[in-house]
Amino acid sequence: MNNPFQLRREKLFTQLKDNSLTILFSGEPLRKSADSEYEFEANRNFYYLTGINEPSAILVLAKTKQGNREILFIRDINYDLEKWIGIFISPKEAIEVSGINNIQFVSGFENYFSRSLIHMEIESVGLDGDRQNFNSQPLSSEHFAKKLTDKHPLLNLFDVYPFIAKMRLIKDEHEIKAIKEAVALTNKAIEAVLLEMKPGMYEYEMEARFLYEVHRHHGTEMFDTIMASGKNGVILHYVENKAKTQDGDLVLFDLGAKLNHYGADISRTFPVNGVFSERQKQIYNIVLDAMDVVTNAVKPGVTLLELNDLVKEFFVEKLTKINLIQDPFELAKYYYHSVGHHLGLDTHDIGNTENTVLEAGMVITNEPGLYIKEENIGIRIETDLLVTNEGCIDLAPQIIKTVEEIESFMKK
Ligand SMILES: [Mn+2]
Repeated sequence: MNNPFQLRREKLFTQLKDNSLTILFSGEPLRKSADSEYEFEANRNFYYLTGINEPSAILVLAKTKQGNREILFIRDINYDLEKWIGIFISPKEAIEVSGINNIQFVSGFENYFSRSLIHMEIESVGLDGDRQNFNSQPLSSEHFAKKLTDKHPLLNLFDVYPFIAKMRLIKDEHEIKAIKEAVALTNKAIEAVLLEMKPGMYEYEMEARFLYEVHRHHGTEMFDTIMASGKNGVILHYVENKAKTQDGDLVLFDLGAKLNHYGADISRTFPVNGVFSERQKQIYNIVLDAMDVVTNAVKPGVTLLELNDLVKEFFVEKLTKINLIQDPFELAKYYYHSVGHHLGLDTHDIGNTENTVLEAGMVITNEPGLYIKEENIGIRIETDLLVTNEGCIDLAPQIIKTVEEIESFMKK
Protein backbone atom coordinates (compact mmCIF):
# COMPACT_ATOMS: atom_id res chain seq x y z
CA MET A 1 0.00 0.00 0.00
CA ASN A 2 1.66 3.14 -1.21
CA ASN A 3 -1.09 5.70 -1.11
CA PRO A 4 0.38 8.45 1.10
CA PHE A 5 -3.05 9.84 1.95
CA GLN A 6 -4.20 6.46 3.22
CA LEU A 7 -1.09 6.10 5.37
CA ARG A 8 -1.71 9.53 6.89
CA ARG A 9 -5.32 8.72 7.70
CA GLU A 10 -4.25 5.52 9.41
CA LYS A 11 -1.80 7.46 11.50
CA LEU A 12 -4.44 10.03 12.41
CA PHE A 13 -6.91 7.29 13.40
CA THR A 14 -4.55 6.12 16.15
CA GLN A 15 -4.88 9.53 17.81
CA LEU A 16 -8.63 9.99 17.49
CA LYS A 17 -11.05 9.37 20.34
CA ASP A 18 -13.00 6.12 20.55
CA ASN A 19 -16.63 6.33 19.47
CA SER A 20 -16.03 9.48 17.49
CA LEU A 21 -16.67 10.89 14.06
CA THR A 22 -14.03 13.21 12.67
CA ILE A 23 -15.17 15.46 9.87
CA LEU A 24 -12.97 17.53 7.57
CA PHE A 25 -14.15 19.90 4.88
CA SER A 26 -12.41 20.86 1.64
CA GLY A 27 -14.10 24.25 1.83
CA GLU A 28 -16.01 26.45 -0.59
CA PRO A 29 -14.72 28.73 -3.35
CA LEU A 30 -14.12 32.28 -2.23
CA ARG A 31 -15.96 35.02 -4.07
CA LYS A 32 -13.73 37.63 -5.70
CA SER A 33 -16.35 39.97 -7.14
CA ALA A 34 -19.60 39.82 -9.14
CA ASP A 35 -19.82 36.23 -10.34
CA SER A 36 -16.09 35.49 -10.29
CA GLU A 37 -14.29 33.47 -7.68
CA TYR A 38 -10.68 32.99 -6.61
CA GLU A 39 -9.09 29.84 -7.93
CA PHE A 40 -10.16 27.09 -5.58
CA GLU A 41 -7.60 25.51 -3.29
CA ALA A 42 -8.80 22.86 -0.89
CA ASN A 43 -8.22 23.26 2.82
CA ARG A 44 -4.68 21.97 3.34
CA ASN A 45 -5.55 19.59 6.16
CA PHE A 46 -8.30 18.07 4.03
CA TYR A 47 -5.94 17.77 1.07
CA TYR A 48 -3.20 16.25 3.22
CA LEU A 49 -5.53 13.41 4.19
CA THR A 50 -7.30 12.84 0.85
CA GLY A 51 -5.30 14.20 -2.11
CA ILE A 52 -8.58 15.70 -3.32
CA ASN A 53 -8.67 19.32 -4.47
CA GLU A 54 -12.41 19.83 -5.06
CA PRO A 55 -14.81 22.23 -3.37
CA SER A 56 -17.65 21.08 -1.09
CA ALA A 57 -16.09 17.69 -0.34
CA ILE A 58 -16.24 16.16 3.14
CA LEU A 59 -14.10 13.48 4.72
CA VAL A 60 -15.56 11.43 7.56
CA LEU A 61 -13.39 9.23 9.76
CA ALA A 62 -15.45 7.04 12.04
CA LYS A 63 -13.70 5.34 14.94
CA THR A 64 -16.23 3.07 16.60
CA LYS A 65 -16.68 -0.36 18.13
CA GLN A 66 -17.23 -1.68 14.60
CA GLY A 67 -13.74 -0.52 13.62
CA ASN A 68 -12.38 2.38 11.60
CA ARG A 69 -14.39 3.57 8.62
CA GLU A 70 -13.65 6.21 6.01
CA ILE A 71 -16.20 7.93 3.83
CA LEU A 72 -15.60 10.66 1.31
CA PHE A 73 -18.49 12.83 0.20
CA ILE A 74 -18.07 14.58 -3.16
CA ARG A 75 -20.23 17.01 -5.12
CA ASP A 76 -23.35 15.53 -6.69
CA ILE A 77 -23.24 15.04 -10.44
CA ASN A 78 -24.50 18.20 -12.13
CA TYR A 79 -24.24 18.08 -15.91
CA ASP A 80 -25.61 21.61 -16.36
CA LEU A 81 -23.07 23.18 -14.03
CA GLU A 82 -20.25 21.10 -15.50
CA LYS A 83 -20.90 22.78 -18.86
CA TRP A 84 -19.88 26.07 -17.23
CA ILE A 85 -17.23 25.33 -14.66
CA GLY A 86 -15.70 22.00 -15.67
CA ILE A 87 -16.03 18.35 -14.88
CA PHE A 88 -16.51 17.32 -11.25
CA ILE A 89 -14.46 14.50 -9.83
CA SER A 90 -16.13 11.11 -10.33
CA PRO A 91 -16.45 8.47 -7.61
CA LYS A 92 -13.98 6.32 -9.55
CA GLU A 93 -11.33 9.06 -9.65
CA ALA A 94 -11.95 9.90 -5.99
CA ILE A 95 -11.27 6.27 -5.06
CA GLU A 96 -8.08 6.19 -7.11
CA VAL A 97 -6.65 9.39 -5.66
CA SER A 98 -7.66 9.06 -2.02
CA GLY A 99 -7.66 5.29 -1.55
CA ILE A 100 -11.07 5.63 0.11
CA ASN A 101 -13.50 3.04 -1.21
CA ASN A 102 -16.69 4.45 0.22
CA ILE A 103 -17.56 7.49 -1.91
CA GLN A 104 -20.94 9.17 -1.54
CA PHE A 105 -22.56 12.36 -2.76
CA VAL A 106 -22.57 15.35 -0.48
CA SER A 107 -26.36 15.77 -0.66
CA GLY A 108 -26.55 12.68 1.56
CA PHE A 109 -24.13 13.95 4.20
CA GLU A 110 -26.52 15.38 6.80
CA ASN A 111 -28.71 12.32 6.67
CA TYR A 112 -25.67 10.07 7.04
CA PHE A 113 -24.44 12.13 9.97
CA SER A 114 -27.71 12.00 11.91
CA ARG A 115 -28.06 8.25 11.40
CA SER A 116 -24.45 7.62 12.41
CA LEU A 117 -24.82 9.48 15.68
CA ILE A 118 -27.48 7.02 16.72
CA HIS A 119 -26.45 3.77 15.06
CA MET A 120 -22.73 4.02 15.80
CA GLU A 121 -23.25 5.33 19.34
CA ILE A 122 -21.09 8.36 18.68
CA GLU A 123 -19.95 10.27 21.78
CA SER A 124 -17.87 13.02 20.22
CA VAL A 125 -17.15 14.78 16.96
CA GLY A 126 -13.68 15.90 15.87
CA LEU A 127 -13.37 19.05 13.77
CA ASP A 128 -10.53 21.13 12.41
CA GLY A 129 -10.11 24.23 14.55
CA ASP A 130 -7.35 25.84 12.51
CA ARG A 131 -7.72 29.58 13.08
CA GLN A 132 -5.36 32.32 11.96
CA ASN A 133 -6.55 35.01 14.33
CA PHE A 134 -9.58 36.20 16.24
CA ASN A 135 -11.16 37.98 13.29
CA SER A 136 -10.22 35.67 10.40
CA GLN A 137 -12.97 34.18 8.22
CA PRO A 138 -14.72 31.17 9.76
CA LEU A 139 -13.86 27.81 8.23
CA SER A 140 -16.46 25.31 6.99
CA SER A 141 -15.63 23.27 10.09
CA GLU A 142 -16.52 26.20 12.32
CA HIS A 143 -19.81 26.80 10.51
CA PHE A 144 -20.55 23.14 11.03
CA ALA A 145 -19.57 23.30 14.70
CA LYS A 146 -22.09 26.12 15.21
CA LYS A 147 -24.80 24.11 13.54
CA LEU A 148 -23.93 21.09 15.63
CA THR A 149 -24.07 22.91 18.94
CA ASP A 150 -27.47 24.21 17.85
CA LYS A 151 -28.92 20.83 16.84
CA HIS A 152 -27.01 18.60 19.28
CA PRO A 153 -26.14 20.78 22.27
CA LEU A 154 -25.02 17.81 24.38
CA LEU A 155 -22.58 16.36 21.87
CA ASN A 156 -18.88 16.71 22.70
CA LEU A 157 -16.67 18.39 20.13
CA PHE A 158 -12.89 18.12 19.97
CA ASP A 159 -10.24 19.79 17.86
CA VAL A 160 -8.23 17.54 15.54
CA TYR A 161 -6.04 20.39 14.28
CA PRO A 162 -3.19 19.76 16.76
CA PHE A 163 -2.95 16.10 15.69
CA ILE A 164 -2.82 16.96 11.99
CA ALA A 165 -0.43 19.86 12.56
CA LYS A 166 1.98 17.57 14.34
CA MET A 167 1.86 15.12 11.46
CA ARG A 168 2.28 17.80 8.79
CA LEU A 169 5.39 19.11 10.52
CA ILE A 170 7.27 15.94 9.62
CA LYS A 171 7.44 15.53 5.86
CA ASP A 172 7.15 12.07 4.34
CA GLU A 173 9.06 10.84 1.31
CA HIS A 174 6.29 11.92 -1.09
CA GLU A 175 6.47 15.46 0.21
CA ILE A 176 10.27 15.66 0.07
CA LYS A 177 10.19 14.38 -3.50
CA ALA A 178 7.57 16.96 -4.48
CA ILE A 179 9.59 19.81 -2.92
CA LYS A 180 12.73 18.66 -4.77
CA GLU A 181 10.83 18.65 -8.07
CA ALA A 182 9.58 22.15 -7.38
CA VAL A 183 13.14 23.25 -6.58
CA ALA A 184 14.40 21.82 -9.88
CA LEU A 185 11.79 23.78 -11.82
CA THR A 186 12.51 26.92 -9.80
CA ASN A 187 16.18 26.60 -10.72
CA LYS A 188 15.38 26.18 -14.40
CA ALA A 189 13.16 29.27 -14.32
CA ILE A 190 15.69 31.40 -12.42
CA GLU A 191 18.36 30.54 -14.99
CA ALA A 192 15.97 31.44 -17.80
CA VAL A 193 15.56 34.91 -16.26
CA LEU A 194 19.31 35.36 -15.77
CA LEU A 195 20.04 34.59 -19.41
CA GLU A 196 17.88 37.56 -20.44
CA MET A 197 18.44 39.92 -17.53
CA LYS A 198 20.12 43.25 -18.31
CA PRO A 199 19.98 46.84 -17.08
CA GLY A 200 16.82 48.61 -18.26
CA MET A 201 14.68 45.50 -18.05
CA TYR A 202 11.53 46.00 -15.97
CA GLU A 203 10.94 43.90 -12.88
CA TYR A 204 7.65 42.67 -14.36
CA GLU A 205 9.47 41.43 -17.45
CA MET A 206 11.67 39.27 -15.24
CA GLU A 207 8.63 38.07 -13.34
CA ALA A 208 6.93 37.19 -16.64
CA ARG A 209 10.00 35.29 -17.84
CA PHE A 210 10.08 33.33 -14.60
CA LEU A 211 6.39 32.50 -14.75
CA TYR A 212 6.54 31.56 -18.42
CA GLU A 213 9.12 28.91 -17.61
CA VAL A 214 7.15 27.68 -14.61
CA HIS A 215 3.81 27.53 -16.44
CA ARG A 216 5.15 25.78 -19.52
CA HIS A 217 6.22 22.96 -17.21
CA HIS A 218 2.77 22.78 -15.69
CA GLY A 219 3.73 24.58 -12.51
CA THR A 220 2.30 27.60 -10.75
CA GLU A 221 3.86 30.06 -8.34
CA MET A 222 3.99 29.01 -4.70
CA PHE A 223 3.43 32.66 -3.65
CA ASP A 224 3.46 36.06 -5.32
CA THR A 225 6.79 36.40 -7.10
CA ILE A 226 9.11 39.11 -5.81
CA MET A 227 11.49 40.81 -8.25
CA ALA A 228 12.85 43.76 -6.32
CA SER A 229 15.54 45.91 -7.88
CA GLY A 230 17.65 48.57 -6.18
CA LYS A 231 15.87 50.28 -3.30
CA ASN A 232 12.84 47.97 -3.63
CA GLY A 233 15.01 45.17 -2.30
CA VAL A 234 14.68 46.48 1.24
CA ILE A 235 10.89 45.91 1.18
CA LEU A 236 10.47 42.34 2.35
CA HIS A 237 7.25 41.49 0.52
CA TYR A 238 7.60 43.79 -2.50
CA VAL A 239 5.31 42.23 -5.12
CA GLU A 240 4.50 45.26 -7.30
CA ASN A 241 7.41 44.43 -9.61
CA LYS A 242 6.88 47.58 -11.67
CA ALA A 243 10.25 49.37 -11.61
CA LYS A 244 12.79 49.66 -14.40
CA THR A 245 16.17 48.26 -13.38
CA GLN A 246 19.17 50.59 -13.49
CA ASP A 247 22.75 49.71 -14.29
CA GLY A 248 24.44 48.86 -10.99
CA ASP A 249 21.27 47.62 -9.29
CA LEU A 250 21.00 44.41 -7.37
CA VAL A 251 17.81 42.47 -8.05
CA LEU A 252 16.36 40.42 -5.22
CA PHE A 253 14.39 37.38 -6.40
CA ASP A 254 12.13 35.71 -3.83
CA LEU A 255 10.07 33.10 -5.57
CA GLY A 256 9.19 29.47 -5.92
CA ALA A 257 7.61 27.14 -8.42
CA LYS A 258 4.84 24.88 -7.17
CA LEU A 259 4.15 21.42 -8.56
CA ASN A 260 1.69 18.88 -7.20
CA HIS A 261 0.72 21.12 -4.28
CA TYR A 262 4.28 21.55 -2.99
CA GLY A 263 6.64 24.38 -3.75
CA ALA A 264 10.06 25.83 -3.26
CA ASP A 265 10.80 29.05 -1.41
CA ILE A 266 14.01 30.46 -2.81
CA SER A 267 15.67 33.87 -2.67
CA ARG A 268 18.65 35.01 -4.65
CA THR A 269 20.18 38.42 -5.22
CA PHE A 270 21.88 39.15 -8.55
CA PRO A 271 23.62 42.21 -10.02
CA VAL A 272 21.52 43.26 -13.00
CA ASN A 273 24.61 43.97 -15.10
CA GLY A 274 26.27 40.69 -14.20
CA VAL A 275 29.01 42.05 -11.92
CA PHE A 276 28.87 42.90 -8.20
CA SER A 277 30.41 46.18 -7.05
CA GLU A 278 33.01 45.86 -4.28
CA ARG A 279 30.52 47.09 -1.68
CA GLN A 280 27.75 44.79 -2.92
CA LYS A 281 30.17 41.87 -2.85
CA GLN A 282 31.19 42.70 0.72
CA ILE A 283 27.62 42.74 2.03
CA TYR A 284 26.61 39.78 -0.13
CA ASN A 285 29.33 37.58 1.30
CA ILE A 286 28.33 38.45 4.86
CA VAL A 287 24.80 37.24 4.10
CA LEU A 288 26.13 34.12 2.39
CA ASP A 289 28.31 33.34 5.42
CA ALA A 290 25.31 33.84 7.71
CA MET A 291 23.54 31.15 5.71
CA ASP A 292 26.37 28.77 6.51
CA VAL A 293 26.14 29.64 10.18
CA VAL A 294 22.53 28.45 10.10
CA THR A 295 23.16 25.37 7.95
CA ASN A 296 25.89 24.26 10.34
CA ALA A 297 23.65 24.74 13.37
CA VAL A 298 20.49 23.03 12.13
CA LYS A 299 19.87 19.71 13.84
CA PRO A 300 17.19 18.04 15.93
CA GLY A 301 16.64 19.85 19.23
CA VAL A 302 17.28 23.38 17.98
CA THR A 303 14.53 26.03 17.59
CA LEU A 304 14.07 28.64 14.86
CA LEU A 305 14.43 31.29 17.52
CA GLU A 306 17.87 29.99 18.47
CA LEU A 307 18.91 29.92 14.80
CA ASN A 308 17.84 33.53 14.41
CA ASP A 309 19.83 34.52 17.49
CA LEU A 310 22.91 32.97 15.92
CA VAL A 311 22.39 34.99 12.76
CA LYS A 312 21.92 38.20 14.73
CA GLU A 313 25.05 37.55 16.71
CA PHE A 314 26.97 36.91 13.49
CA PHE A 315 25.64 40.04 11.78
CA VAL A 316 26.46 42.22 14.79
CA GLU A 317 30.03 41.01 14.72
CA LYS A 318 30.43 41.52 10.96
CA LEU A 319 28.60 44.84 10.65
CA THR A 320 30.55 46.25 13.57
CA LYS A 321 33.76 45.20 11.88
CA ILE A 322 32.87 47.07 8.65
CA ASN A 323 31.66 50.07 10.70
CA LEU A 324 28.08 49.92 9.53
CA ILE A 325 26.88 49.75 13.13
CA GLN A 326 28.39 50.87 16.41
CA ASP A 327 25.97 49.21 18.80
CA PRO A 328 24.21 45.80 18.61
CA PHE A 329 20.75 47.38 18.85
CA GLU A 330 21.36 49.11 15.50
CA LEU A 331 21.19 45.75 13.73
CA ALA A 332 17.38 45.98 13.61
CA LYS A 333 17.82 48.77 11.06
CA TYR A 334 19.45 46.36 8.60
CA TYR A 335 18.02 42.95 9.51
CA TYR A 336 14.34 42.90 10.39
CA HIS A 337 12.86 39.48 9.80
CA SER A 338 13.44 35.99 11.07
CA VAL A 339 15.87 33.56 9.50
CA GLY A 340 13.43 30.85 8.59
CA HIS A 341 10.04 29.18 8.67
CA HIS A 342 8.61 25.75 7.99
CA LEU A 343 7.79 24.93 4.38
CA GLY A 344 5.26 22.40 3.11
CA LEU A 345 1.76 22.58 1.69
CA ASP A 346 1.91 26.22 2.73
CA THR A 347 4.81 28.58 2.19
CA HIS A 348 4.71 29.60 5.83
CA ASP A 349 3.78 26.11 6.86
CA ILE A 350 2.29 24.75 10.01
CA GLY A 351 4.67 24.80 12.98
CA ASN A 352 5.94 28.35 12.88
CA THR A 353 5.67 28.79 16.60
CA GLU A 354 8.62 30.07 18.55
CA ASN A 355 8.88 26.88 20.55
CA THR A 356 8.70 24.24 17.85
CA VAL A 357 11.80 22.15 18.35
CA LEU A 358 13.37 20.85 15.15
CA GLU A 359 13.09 17.13 14.44
CA ALA A 360 14.34 14.97 11.60
CA GLY A 361 11.94 15.20 8.67
CA MET A 362 11.04 18.85 9.08
CA VAL A 363 11.65 21.25 6.21
CA ILE A 364 12.60 24.83 6.99
CA THR A 365 13.92 27.77 5.04
CA ASN A 366 17.27 29.40 5.69
CA GLU A 367 17.03 33.01 4.58
CA PRO A 368 19.23 35.64 6.17
CA GLY A 369 19.22 39.10 4.62
CA LEU A 370 20.67 42.58 4.98
CA TYR A 371 18.89 45.71 3.85
CA ILE A 372 20.78 48.98 3.60
CA LYS A 373 18.25 51.50 2.35
CA GLU A 374 20.65 54.42 2.11
CA GLU A 375 22.84 52.43 -0.28
CA ASN A 376 20.03 50.84 -2.36
CA ILE A 377 21.21 47.45 -1.20
CA GLY A 378 18.71 44.71 -0.37
CA ILE A 379 20.17 41.22 -0.19
CA ARG A 380 18.45 38.01 0.80
CA ILE A 381 19.66 34.51 0.01
CA GLU A 382 17.35 31.64 0.80
CA THR A 383 17.36 27.89 0.52
CA ASP A 384 15.22 25.06 1.84
CA LEU A 385 16.65 22.60 4.35
CA LEU A 386 15.56 19.11 5.33
CA VAL A 387 16.38 18.39 8.97
CA THR A 388 18.04 14.99 9.41
CA ASN A 389 19.31 13.05 12.42
CA GLU A 390 22.84 14.26 11.69
CA GLY A 391 22.02 17.88 10.85
CA CYS A 392 20.40 18.93 7.60
CA ILE A 393 20.40 18.53 3.84
CA ASP A 394 20.11 21.45 1.43
CA LEU A 395 17.19 20.67 -0.88
CA ALA A 396 18.31 23.28 -3.42
CA PRO A 397 22.07 22.82 -3.78
CA GLN A 398 21.98 23.31 -7.55
CA ILE A 399 20.82 26.93 -7.52
CA ILE A 400 23.88 29.15 -7.95
CA LYS A 401 24.73 31.42 -5.05
CA THR A 402 28.40 32.33 -4.73
CA VAL A 403 29.69 35.57 -6.26
CA GLU A 404 31.92 33.56 -8.60
CA GLU A 405 29.12 31.24 -9.74
CA ILE A 406 26.81 34.17 -10.39
CA GLU A 407 29.29 36.34 -12.26
CA SER A 408 30.44 33.45 -14.39
CA PHE A 409 26.86 32.36 -15.20
CA MET A 410 25.89 35.88 -16.18
CA LYS A 411 28.72 36.14 -18.69
CA LYS A 412 26.73 33.67 -20.83
MN1 LIG B 1 10.80 32.22 2.87
